[in-house]
Amino acid sequence: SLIMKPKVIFVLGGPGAGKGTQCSKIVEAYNYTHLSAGDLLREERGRAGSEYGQLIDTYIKEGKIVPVEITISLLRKAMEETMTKDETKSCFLIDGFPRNEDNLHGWNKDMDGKADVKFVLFFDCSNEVCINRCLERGKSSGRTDDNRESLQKRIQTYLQSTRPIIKQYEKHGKVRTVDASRTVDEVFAEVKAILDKEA
Ligand code: UP5
Ligand code: MG
Repeated sequence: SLIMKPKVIFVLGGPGAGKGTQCSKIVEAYNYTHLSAGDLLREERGRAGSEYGQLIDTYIKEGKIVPVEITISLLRKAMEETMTKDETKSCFLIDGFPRNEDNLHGWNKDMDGKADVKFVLFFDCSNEVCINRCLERGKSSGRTDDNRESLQKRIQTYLQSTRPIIKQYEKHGKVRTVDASRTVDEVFAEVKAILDKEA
């Protein structure tokens, strides 16, 4: 086909580590398209006639990870739409995915050979900083999971399910770690150094 094989960077880190913030900055400076799995799920939750709205709503509030079939179909659709509109847009930041074994298996089953995962960009940050950032954002975000109760569950899920996925990629030398506890600009300087080296 004429469409290029997509190049993917998985962007991972705890809730509120700054994945979305940094992805926006990357998009301004590099030819990447940002796809946040969480944003896509929230959009699907709000779509009239979605058969998954209620399920997604419950999972997000509980900080649980949505079954991969749903997430993958949203990610695939978004990637295909982007590349159909503009053939040169074949580099993607996939933010907040894969979060557990189910996600990883689903990706490998569906996307093996169809996309090149370059590496995992890991925003490393203490739980305390993560929680405080989300609580601060919660004053105005309207997100149903930016409250203490949901945050406790999100952190738990992150430690139990997502950290092991990052560890697996680490074993294969596929993780680029950034200290995410610093200012937005300091973090982005580290991100740029990584991207410039890899490009
Ligand atoms: N902020 C950012 N950087 C800062 C810095 N350096 N210094 C000071 N403040 C900083 O940032 C969070 C807040 O911190 C903002 O107010 C920002 O201004 C400030 P943001 O960039 O939004 O952080 P991010 O890491 O993107 O936080 P987010 O809350 O989006 O992370 P989560 O991973 O928790 O949320 P996500 O949207 O990815 O997932 C939500 C839920 O969806 C999951 O819990 C799960 O239930 C579900 N989900 C799935 O089931 N499957 C998926 O594949 C993905 C999601
Ligand atoms: Mg985010």
